[in-house]
Amino acid sequence: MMCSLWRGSLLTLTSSLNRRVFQCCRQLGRSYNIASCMPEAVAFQGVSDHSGLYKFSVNESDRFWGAVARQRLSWISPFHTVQNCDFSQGKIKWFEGGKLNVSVNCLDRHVQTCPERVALIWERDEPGTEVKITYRQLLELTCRLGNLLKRQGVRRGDCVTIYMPPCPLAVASMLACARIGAAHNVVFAGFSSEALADRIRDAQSSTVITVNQGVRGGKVVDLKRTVDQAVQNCPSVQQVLVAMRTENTVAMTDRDVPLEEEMMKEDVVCEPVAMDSEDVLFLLYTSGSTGKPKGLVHTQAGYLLYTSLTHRYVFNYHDGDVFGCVADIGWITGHSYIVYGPLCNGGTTVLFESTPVYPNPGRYWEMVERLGINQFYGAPTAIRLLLKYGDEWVQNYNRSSLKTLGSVGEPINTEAWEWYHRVVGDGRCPVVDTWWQTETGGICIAPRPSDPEAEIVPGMAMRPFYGIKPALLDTEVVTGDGVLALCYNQYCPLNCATPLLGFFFTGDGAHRSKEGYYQIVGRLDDVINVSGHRLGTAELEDVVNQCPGVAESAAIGYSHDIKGEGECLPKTRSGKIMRRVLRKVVERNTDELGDLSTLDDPDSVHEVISGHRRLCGDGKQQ
Ligand code: 6R9
Repeated sequence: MMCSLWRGSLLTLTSSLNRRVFQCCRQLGRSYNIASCMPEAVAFQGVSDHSGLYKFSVNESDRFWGAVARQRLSWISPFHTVQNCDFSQGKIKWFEGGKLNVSVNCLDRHVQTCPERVALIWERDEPGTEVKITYRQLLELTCRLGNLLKRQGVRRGDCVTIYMPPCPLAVASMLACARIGAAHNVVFAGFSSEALADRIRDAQSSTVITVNQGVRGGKVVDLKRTVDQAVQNCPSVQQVLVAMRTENTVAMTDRDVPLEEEMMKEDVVCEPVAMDSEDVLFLLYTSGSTGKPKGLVHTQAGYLLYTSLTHRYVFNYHDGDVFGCVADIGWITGHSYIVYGPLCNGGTTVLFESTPVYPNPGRYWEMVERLGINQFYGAPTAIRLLLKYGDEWVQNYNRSSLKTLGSVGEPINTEAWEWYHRVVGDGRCPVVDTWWQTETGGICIAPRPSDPEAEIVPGMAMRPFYGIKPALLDTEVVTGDGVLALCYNQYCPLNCATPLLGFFFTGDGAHRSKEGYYQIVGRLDDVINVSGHRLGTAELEDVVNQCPGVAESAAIGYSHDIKGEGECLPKTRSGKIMRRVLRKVVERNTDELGDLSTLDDPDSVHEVISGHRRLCGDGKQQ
């Protein structure tokens, strides 16, 4: 059986991991001073280094977050209470009494200081056709769109559904909602009309914003047609604003509004609405790797502060850097680290429209060279895919601009981590494996920030961010099992959705090393139990992935390892392996595969089912 077979190697791997520690950070010099990193820290008594700052952030949480919020956000009126939270009652309130506008924080204040700085680099599908949008231009687009939305009857408190690929008008749409006090509900522009209709109905949107067609990997996709089908079953929808991504005309109905044409009639000034800290900023669905996708809500001040602070410190982002997060804006990673975090910091952020292999597997690195990207943030699934194509695709391009490499979405296996570090980063860029969730809205555990020379262990998220105090609960408390569950028992300005026994329960399992570093071992519902030994999927996959010829693997309970080419594994559109589907296949419960609406390639399920049949025969479970 797979699990007992692998246990020996697993233990060996874990201990060798701990020895192979990378020191991959440049020293700041002998005069390292915490206040030079975070100016607010001057006022925090007794804080002289990173670990002091972290301790202060959890022990003196009110003072920490109060100072940071006053320093980093522009308030229309100040808050009177930093936090008012009680997990046991599900009450989480931050910066009560405060009023602000998120779009002002992301745009107007930067237009005042540096109007011609590039806010967005739209990296369009075809390499070499990028479009740059300055802060001044983005504010104008946002204001025109805000005015158009108001003209179309959108009011404070309404929720607008956005079904668009990454493009400047999608960002302007999000910010226009924030400007006029409406919430947005971005739906990944690859979802079916049924999935889109579900999300429109949930949000009760009267307005949908879309494009005529999308372009990705050289293919044209009729997004407007998908919207047309979806809105047939959405009585709330009164109008669909249609932007033109391609020059091809699409059939327009009475309900449809040509977006560019109508917004050009609007004024470039749009008065920002003063929003309460805890008013809703957006709705967003999870990617559905662990069950039916659920809709979550994030609010204004805490979310903006937390994403901007993590963007600044986890990635060591500085003014003038070009930040390249290659996620889609339809996921939380896109919301937090393409749009809100970078723009709140006055950063330059890349909007990537293409795929990692279009027109060839060198795309990311050719883009890094052409745009001079300083921080690159991607997903393990793409790293594993590119690793398979070999080093030359990377080495063909100049990557000397890179300073930090980030990973998000799944555990990054050691092989992929080392390739990312050694080949992509030439061994000189810290790799930050960032652990977080749609629920948290921002990065919770990552190797940085830390003291400048602090170690980074491959494939380990390691250190909790300021204000985060993870707790590893023996899940006996939770499920009657004996695994550790990752929870928080410290409040920070996050939207923590499911309070449980006074904790926020994440659903993930983790180990803590004697140094206090965290290693995520995978989802608890995926953890494999062999003769009472509990093994995380990440640990098993880490070993399997080291076998030559295995590009990717998914470990699931029930005795057989499903190996094979990456294309065969069922994955969500955000690139996460849907282990729950694999489990049903090996359990032969293929009638109960559950919600597959977020699956990237439904054919992969058929391939796995027939592969499993070939392997095991049609007979009984082995
Ligand atoms: C940001 C995002 C959340 C789930 C999370 C966990 C997994 C994300 C990870 C990771 C190990 C990492 N996950 N980052 N697991 N190491 N660095 O992905 O949000 O789509 O809501 O998924 O993804 O299982 O609970 P979301």
